[in-house]
Amino acid sequence: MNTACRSLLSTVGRRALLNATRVQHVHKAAAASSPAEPLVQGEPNGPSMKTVIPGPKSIALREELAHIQNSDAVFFFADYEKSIGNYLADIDGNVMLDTYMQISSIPLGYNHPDLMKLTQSREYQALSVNRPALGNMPDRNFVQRLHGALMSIAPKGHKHVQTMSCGSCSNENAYKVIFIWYNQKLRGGKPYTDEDLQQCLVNQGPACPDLSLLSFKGAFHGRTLGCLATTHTKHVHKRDVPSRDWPVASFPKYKYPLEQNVDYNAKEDLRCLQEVEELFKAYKNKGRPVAGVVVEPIQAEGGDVHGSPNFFRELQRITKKNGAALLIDEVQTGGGSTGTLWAHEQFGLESPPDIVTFSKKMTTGGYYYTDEMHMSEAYRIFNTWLGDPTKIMLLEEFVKVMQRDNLLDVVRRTSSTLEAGLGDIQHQFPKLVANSRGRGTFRAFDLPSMEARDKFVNEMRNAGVQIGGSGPNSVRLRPALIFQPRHAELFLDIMSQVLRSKF
Ligand code: PSZ
Repeated sequence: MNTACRSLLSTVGRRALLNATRVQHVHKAAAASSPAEPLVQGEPNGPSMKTVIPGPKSIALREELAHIQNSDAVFFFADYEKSIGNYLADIDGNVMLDTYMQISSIPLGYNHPDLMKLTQSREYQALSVNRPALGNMPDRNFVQRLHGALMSIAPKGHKHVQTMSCGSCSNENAYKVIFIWYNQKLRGGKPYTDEDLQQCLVNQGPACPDLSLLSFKGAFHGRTLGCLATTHTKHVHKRDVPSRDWPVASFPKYKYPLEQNVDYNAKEDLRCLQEVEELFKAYKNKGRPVAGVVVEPIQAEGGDVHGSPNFFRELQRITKKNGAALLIDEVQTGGGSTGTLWAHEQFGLESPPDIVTFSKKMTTGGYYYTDEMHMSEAYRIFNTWLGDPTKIMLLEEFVKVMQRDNLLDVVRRTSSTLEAGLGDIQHQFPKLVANSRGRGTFRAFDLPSMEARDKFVNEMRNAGVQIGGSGPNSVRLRPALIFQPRHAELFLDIMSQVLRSKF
């Protein structure tokens, strides 16, 4: 074991090194609220590191994988059988506190006992082995399961849902729903001629209308071709792939702390909203009208960039005024980590967004949609599996556990610990950490540069904390909903130690 890792193993030793004020502060917040026990039994008390990351076994396996496919993005190989709760094990015997949870998915942590039990049922096994084509032959419990899982937690005002397999697949199909809805509205019920229908088979004519979707700079909505035209985070996603001339507006970039920059930030909202209005006009004049607006409640891959509730309310108003649909992409924000099941519920929108897409923590992909977006014809939106009923079963169980264990309350309490603790760390390390921000445990902060951020993420991993980077220089936390104040304290302790000893 390397000495740097060994020195980080003792929580007691670590705490002794900490600034007393911060420790008192964090402990006070946590003592008032945190249950003494972890929510998932069998979790270790902290990380235990045997090697630097990646360890020798991971390096060897990564080289083997490289003969089959590109493995440059592989950090290490995990041992999912040994992982538990908030702790992820790797094949070199390291156990890390996971604040990132498979890119913001895995709502109940690893090997949650209630989910493991569910997989033993005959129903789960039959649906897993005999994966149904849900659009043609759903199983006998499918309708009941949709009620128990997806409809029971639908965003306010939504009573329709379509399942899909992943986030990109959900957005891609939701985009199609918007185009179909918009174009049918434009045509006012006028039927296509036989010639139109023949032409559309080769991508021509009025049945292939020239429409667009408006998205925002810094947005991420997936990497498939349609989604990619609305994704604007990194050129590595986009270079060499043909795309579309669709409008891209600025997303607000606020100054923090928010309370000290109210005027500046309000002007920022206005600037971006004016751009949206102008783009609606410009694309209409170009003959490529905007059928819909797609937006994340918090730009996640883009670096945790937040828009104000007022920005979203005004955006909805402009979208409606222009006869377009509003799609809120909750792939990363949905499922509870922002403190509410759906982040957009915190914006006080005048009416439900037309479409809300989800995946990640929701276990299954899919989208909720309003009455207006309903398809009146079979096979307009379709594919082989249309999702996976075993994932809906897991979601149903997740919903039960979330309610039983008051997990949204846990998120809110952990959020207070994190907010206070990161605020203190910002004070202690003003040259290193800035712009702490977030809703719930969906939090981020900035380091001075991409190099410093990458070093921080690596050092944290070697110190036993799995954490994510995003945007040019941000670090993001995306823990499971079972990440309690006790885990937050441990994270804050390790972070302080890493900043002190490695920078
Ligand atoms: O690099 C990548 O492909 C990544 S890393 C994280 C994501 C993708 N997030 C996926 C994502 C998202 O955050 C939002 C807001 N919308 C859509 C997607 C696409 O979801 P998947 O990856 O399931 O296709």
